[in-house]
Amino acid sequence: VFRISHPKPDITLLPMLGMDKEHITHDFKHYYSHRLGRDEHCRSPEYAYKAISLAISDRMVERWKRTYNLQRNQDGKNAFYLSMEFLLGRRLSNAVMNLGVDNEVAKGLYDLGLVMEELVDAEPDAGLGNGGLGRLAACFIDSCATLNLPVTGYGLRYEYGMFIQEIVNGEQVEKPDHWLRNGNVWEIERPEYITRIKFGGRTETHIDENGHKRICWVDTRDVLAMPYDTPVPGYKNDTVNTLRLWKAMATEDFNLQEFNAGDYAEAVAQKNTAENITMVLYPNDANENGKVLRLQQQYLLASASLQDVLAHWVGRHGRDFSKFAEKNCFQLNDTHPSIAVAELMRLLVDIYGLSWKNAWQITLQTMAYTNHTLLPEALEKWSVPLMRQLLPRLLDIIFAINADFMAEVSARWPGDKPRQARMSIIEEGSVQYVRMAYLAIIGSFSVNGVAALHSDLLKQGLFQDFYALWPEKFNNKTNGVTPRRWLAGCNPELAKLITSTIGDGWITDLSHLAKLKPYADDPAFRAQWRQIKQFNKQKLIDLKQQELQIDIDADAMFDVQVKRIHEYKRQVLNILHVIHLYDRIKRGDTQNWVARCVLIGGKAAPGYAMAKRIIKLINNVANVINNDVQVGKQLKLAFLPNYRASAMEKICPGTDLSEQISTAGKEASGTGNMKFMMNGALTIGTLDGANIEIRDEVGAENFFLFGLTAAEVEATHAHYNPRRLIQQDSDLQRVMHLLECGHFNQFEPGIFDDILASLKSPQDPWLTLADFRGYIDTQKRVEQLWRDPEQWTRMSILNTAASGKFSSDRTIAEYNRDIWKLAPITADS
Ligand code: HBZ
Repeated sequence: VFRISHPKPDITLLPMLGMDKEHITHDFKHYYSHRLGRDEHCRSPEYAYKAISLAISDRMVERWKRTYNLQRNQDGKNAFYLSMEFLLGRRLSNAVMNLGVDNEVAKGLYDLGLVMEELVDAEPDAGLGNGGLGRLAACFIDSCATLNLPVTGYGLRYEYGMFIQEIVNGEQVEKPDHWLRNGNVWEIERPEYITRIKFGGRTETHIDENGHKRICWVDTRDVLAMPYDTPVPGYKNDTVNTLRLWKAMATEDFNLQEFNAGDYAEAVAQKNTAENITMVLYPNDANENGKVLRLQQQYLLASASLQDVLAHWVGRHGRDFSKFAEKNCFQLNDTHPSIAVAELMRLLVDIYGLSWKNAWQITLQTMAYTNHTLLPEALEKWSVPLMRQLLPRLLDIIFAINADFMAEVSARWPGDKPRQARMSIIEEGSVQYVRMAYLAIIGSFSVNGVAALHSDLLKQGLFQDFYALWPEKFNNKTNGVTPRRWLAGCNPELAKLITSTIGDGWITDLSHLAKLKPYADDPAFRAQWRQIKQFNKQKLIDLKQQELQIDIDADAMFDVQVKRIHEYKRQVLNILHVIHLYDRIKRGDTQNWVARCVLIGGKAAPGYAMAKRIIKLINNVANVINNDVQVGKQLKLAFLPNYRASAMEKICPGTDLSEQISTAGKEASGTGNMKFMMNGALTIGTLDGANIEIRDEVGAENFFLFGLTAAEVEATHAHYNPRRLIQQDSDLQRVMHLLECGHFNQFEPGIFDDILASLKSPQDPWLTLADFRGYIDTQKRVEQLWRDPEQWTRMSILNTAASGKFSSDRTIAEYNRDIWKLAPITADS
């Protein structure tokens, strides 16, 4: 290790950089010409984006170091958010807003002949996540920084993020997303904190000099984890927290044997196998396929992050862990990082020499687990043989944890063997499996769901045995989204109107939006509100018209469903409604017609054939409808390719109707529903996830509810008869006929057979046809309201006014109050 020899070298810190237009544009020019080597002949917005980002990053880094030192001096409790995904999206616009320099920057650039929006659009999304779970992690770290909470995010620095979706002949084609190709100005490499991760090998028992048994994990194939820090700015509070992402690297002595044997090139080439670990994000949002590489990713995240925290602890306190649990908390974002339970045990027992009992107490007092799904196919299980091969020491520890736990279960329910089998971490069978959710529950002091209904269903269903054992562990934390990105940033026109009406307190306390309520009855305010929605719709048209090649009318109702494509989210139900509208137009049933533009977007997991087929169906139906002159502007349908965070920032301000139509009991929470509501969309939805709480907040009269309840869904399965539903409903009959006769796939016979078969199956888990009639009738009520623009606008205002609860600031305040119990970082402590 090389160190500067002088005890206190005179590296005096520079004064803080100027936050005014002149200083920022000066630095912008400096970076543009000196660092990037460009001049006025360069016409690519990318370099201007980079130069301004470097200038902004400098200002963030100053505050980041200061926050770190304050936090260190304060020496309070810290929390760590462990997540395989942080779907950050774009960083520049968020950074300038949170630093409070958005106007200065826009003006400065304008004076130079540059348009801020163009530079913002030059930034690639950091798409390090699949969907809701990953974006939630990004909203959470924004809220933690805004609330001055000492929370560090730990994740993986995937070389390739979520794939780019192209549509070719109506079908999804995946293109790799090499988001780091042009560099990443927002990260700082931290080689001083590299950690070593073990894989493979075997365990040996040694007796140490004191006669104690010590387990050694030997003959391992090691990999290094290199941390990259991304500063996370709070909103105008000078707090800048850390998101630390790990990149896998080969060790220097990697394959030294081959090197010694003279096969130098081969040895170096094999570095790849190590570096592959963080090469790509797995694009599955609901299914686990048991791939070794995925388990390697999970373990690398858990081990590197825990080693990092423990090394920091030992650096300050030595090997005294008596206060560790008081001062640290780990929040597990789903089961993906839950191997951390066993890894913390390993580090405390094998490396730091604590007793098993002591280590278990610490683990149980520091780990907290958040569940994001009720779908059984999404619950992670790793086969015991695979785990034995890759992580032999961790498997031993898991079996030991399970043995203790089984003793606890049999003490509580003597002789109840079926219950023991049900609750065991190990699923028995021809192959044994490790149930990661059970490991997470058993090793945590807190288990939470992400909306009230979801948390209740966890207690009654999936985790009922554990709830019976430890009711006090279970709690709810209804999701939220950051109002900085999802209202102030993405909808500046509406933000301005809100601020001029009720002040700007809403940006950090979204409950202030309730003050808008009386204005719903003010015709002048409604006119302004409507005008802004119209402006945002036009902006969306201008953006999409070219690409989609359809003629969209800003007066049409913009009816939007954007989210991952999954059968439970029922994009197919939406399509059945669109076909029904088309059928009405063709039959001339168009009295009092309401023009609609239906927009659907989302990615399908590459291995999910049915989801891919649904994308094809949407595109084929769109083709028929959009090219029918008789339909014209009365109805348009478009599939929005490559839906992602930055796309949502443009879509939600221009949306009139938000489609939240999942089968009740299947969507854990939803967060898109909250973004739309904040931006004044009305919701048509089922009693599922956070929809229930959205409706509670805004009032039943301001929400378009339809469909079976979660309890009715469960009861219906036994006697579900979709064929009878078709017989009894002439509208549904005609829709099914159009699909079955091949009207939308004239030259591609049979391609929608699987979709149709599943709709008509008494075993259809999603009960799509059961909700058809309710959905169609409710859409009619939506149209009735649309015909009265004053009433529609009134309801739109009331929705925004009632959205205060759905700020992630509220969610994080609850996590902190009930789980983390951190003191905010203060400048004067
Ligand atoms: O998490 C989503 C839920 O479906 C949604 O209802 C909820 O609002 C959101 C935040 O709590 N779940 C996901 O997005 N899940 C994943 O993306 C996922 C990723 C990798 C996996 C499994 C699931 O292996």
